[in-house]
Amino acid sequence: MKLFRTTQGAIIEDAGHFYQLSSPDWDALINREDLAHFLDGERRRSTLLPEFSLDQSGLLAPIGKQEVWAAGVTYLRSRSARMDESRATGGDDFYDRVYNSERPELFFKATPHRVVGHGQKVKIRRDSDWNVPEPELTLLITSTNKIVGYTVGNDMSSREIEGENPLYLPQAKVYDRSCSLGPCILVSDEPLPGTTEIIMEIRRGAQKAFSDSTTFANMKRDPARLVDFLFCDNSFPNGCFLMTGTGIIPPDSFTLQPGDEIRITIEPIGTLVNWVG
Ligand code: DO4
Ligand code: MG
Repeated sequence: MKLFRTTQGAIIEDAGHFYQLSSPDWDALINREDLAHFLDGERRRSTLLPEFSLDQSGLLAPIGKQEVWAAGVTYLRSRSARMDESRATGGDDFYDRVYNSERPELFFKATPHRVVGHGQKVKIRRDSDWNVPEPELTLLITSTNKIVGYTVGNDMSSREIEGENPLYLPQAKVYDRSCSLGPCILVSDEPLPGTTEIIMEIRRGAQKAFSDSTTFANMKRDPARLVDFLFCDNSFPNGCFLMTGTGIIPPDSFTLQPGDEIRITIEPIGTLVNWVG
């Protein structure tokens, strides 16, 4: 079942039908441990929307008061790209070590006001000439440490700043509109299978500037273990989102330009579309 946040409130999509939820408090709703079960009951009680267009619904990013965190270097492709970009400055060894360590790389990514949703503009930093999107399967976790849903995430990153010195990571990663989440939350108590495909396409005008795909099976870490590390002596009163790292990085010659369209698809969640602006 999919859960959308819109200017008209929360909407459930089930088997192609849309239902309006009465629940007015988004933060209380998505922090429910029994979210899947609760929505199942709500769907039966809610009114079917006879006509509903997501494009005209005032779709919002599916975030309220939650923090967004991110895991890094969880795919081999991320390890090798970071090693390449930081070799000249001597930072490459850190990425190799974190890829092989028991403790994962976890970093703070965004407060809600830095997050945009489907159809909105993401930003590239004005002090960086080498910028990429990172398509990441993103977990929704309750305050009680339970994964209750999944969304599509874009961890916008400056490779120039990150490559200059690993200590610059927060500046490479955290800035206004540096994170996109959406278009909805796939609510499920079941882990997503390893065959889940993550596809990214970048369009520049009428041309395809880049495309690639990977599967969740290529991720080295167990999502539940990432959550255990994140919640170690760390509380999230409204729950949180955790991006699970990128397995797709464009070639070093590629950098985003204003106007580029970034399309990230993870079925069965959907496609998250953003423009650079
Ligand atoms: O350590 C740098 C960032 C890693 C990251 O964002 C990723 O692997 O997705
Ligand atoms: Mg990332």
